[in-house]
Amino acid sequence: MLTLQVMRRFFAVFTFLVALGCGIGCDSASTRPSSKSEASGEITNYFGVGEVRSLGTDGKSVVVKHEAFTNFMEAMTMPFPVREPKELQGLKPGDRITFRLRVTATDGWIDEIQLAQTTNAPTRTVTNSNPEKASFPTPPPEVRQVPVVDVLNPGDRVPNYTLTNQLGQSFELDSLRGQVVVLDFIFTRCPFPDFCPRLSRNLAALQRRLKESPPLLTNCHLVSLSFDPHYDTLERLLNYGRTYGNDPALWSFCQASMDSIERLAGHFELYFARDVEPAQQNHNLRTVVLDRQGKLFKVFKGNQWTVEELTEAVVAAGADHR
Ligand SMILES: [Cu+2]
Repeated sequence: MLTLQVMRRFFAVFTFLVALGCGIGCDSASTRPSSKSEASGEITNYFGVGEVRSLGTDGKSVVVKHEAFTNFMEAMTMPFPVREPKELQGLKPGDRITFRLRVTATDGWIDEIQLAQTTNAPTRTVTNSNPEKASFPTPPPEVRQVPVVDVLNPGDRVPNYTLTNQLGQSFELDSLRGQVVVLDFIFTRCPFPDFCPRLSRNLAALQRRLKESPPLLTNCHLVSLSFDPHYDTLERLLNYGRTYGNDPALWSFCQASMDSIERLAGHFELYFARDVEPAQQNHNLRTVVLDRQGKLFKVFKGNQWTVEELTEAVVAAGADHR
């Protein structure tokens, strides 16, 4: 519910951006890594309105149930990073805020957070006190829940699934036994640089490290599984992989049946909306390391982990000769 004042401000900002020669959502190039905009540090700004749902325990992120960003993102609940922790001072769940979303080719964050004019509408309170759950958006009703599968813990064997790589070759996850497997879940149309594109950049960095370290190289395989299989054709996966400099011998961009994707994702509590336009996609992030016996070694949640940490996990999982 926008108050009149907020509406006026929205249009004032809109007019301002148009005056700058940049309509809201003008930079569609920001949805893909672009060396040009990275080099020039181009920032696209979006004006946001929403409700604080929870504050990150790290003091550097806030989960906001936000209204739509025209031509960029549908209304959804998601975590946003902030660069200055003081931006979040005094905020509490239920607060209505306005903010600026800043997006570059490789990054996204919010600033200029201000309390919005309060309306008479009752505010919802966040009752979820589980810190892990609170740091990720609650699935909206339109999200199809994944089939009921066992959530796996480190040491659990990961069931076998059939995947097809970007070259059209189908293979069993079990066929990668003997190698450490790094598995993440992405969709090529992901509009937010901090989500799928960040994971892909991190895996690209891992791939570079593997190539510098031959013993690791022969014992590790990277798998990026699309959860948008009807859009992410083999050709699109191939092209997406090339954007990140992937070597198909080391890093597979995969399709699978929707049932397999949902089950495999469910083992690690990854959720996503099925067959939706990118702006409606609301997903969380999981990057998973399997040891050489096909057992779960480690799950990296969210996007705050580093390539160092991932590399360490790969080395540790590969050193394990149980
Ligand atoms: Cu994404």
